[in-house]
Amino acid sequence: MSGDATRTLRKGSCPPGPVPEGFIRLYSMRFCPYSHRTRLVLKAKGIRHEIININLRSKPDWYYTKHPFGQIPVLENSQSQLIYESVITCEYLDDTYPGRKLFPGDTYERARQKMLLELFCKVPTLTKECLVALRCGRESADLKAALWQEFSNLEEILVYQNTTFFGGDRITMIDYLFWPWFERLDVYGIADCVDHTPKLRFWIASMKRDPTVCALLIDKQIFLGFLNLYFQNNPNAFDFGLIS
Ligand SMILES: N[C@@H](CCC(=O)N[C@@H](CS)C(=O)NCC(=O)O)C(=O)O
Repeated sequence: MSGDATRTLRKGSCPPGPVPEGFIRLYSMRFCPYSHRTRLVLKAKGIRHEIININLRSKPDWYYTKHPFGQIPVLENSQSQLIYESVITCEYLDDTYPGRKLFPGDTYERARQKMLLELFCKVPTLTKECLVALRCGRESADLKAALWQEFSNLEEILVYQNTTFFGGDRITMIDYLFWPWFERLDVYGIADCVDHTPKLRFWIASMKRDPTVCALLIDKQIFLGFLNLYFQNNPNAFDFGLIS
């Protein structure tokens, strides 16, 4: 059971039944970077799960019983417990399921990853603002300069640590938490924002060799098709590229 490539549920749809024993459910959307974080952790840890995609332009009324503001991602387990906020969903999965631990066991190292996450906090908004400015033909130079600065800060961390990944020489949670925004740079039309950061570019290349990252890479043409419809406010955007 997985359902990653299934059509979104819209307003008027029936709520799904209880989550089967032995599975966890993710409410998601194929192009959402926050849900991408959770999907990376589900995949990296080999957790049996099902995915229900939600149409964010035509949300089912019942979805507000899963998240107070109707946001994704949300996890639901077979005891009907709900977990939301992408970072919290990832930590929950890492703590609850056996197998490869993604957050370090060492409490200082875990705290350090959370501090890095704080340093990253402007990146999601800035990348989205750059995308909107470019798509709507607005001035984007200041936004791109701000993003450039954020990436310089991340570059400095990699230079200082002298490691390939943000948690050391192998991929850990912090890399998966950052990755979705870097995967989108090209399709958002802002890949030149890492032109000045060689260590960050090497990290991107190394991430693209990770089997978990590879398994969830989004086809560029499909992503562009989604963005075109999304910026026309078309609710079919969220199902773009799926065979009906
Ligand atoms: N802080 C949240 C942000 C999640 C978020 O913004 N999700 C977007 C989709 S990418 C969403 O649900 N948008 C629909 C809405 O806000 O109505 C997290 O980390 O999970």
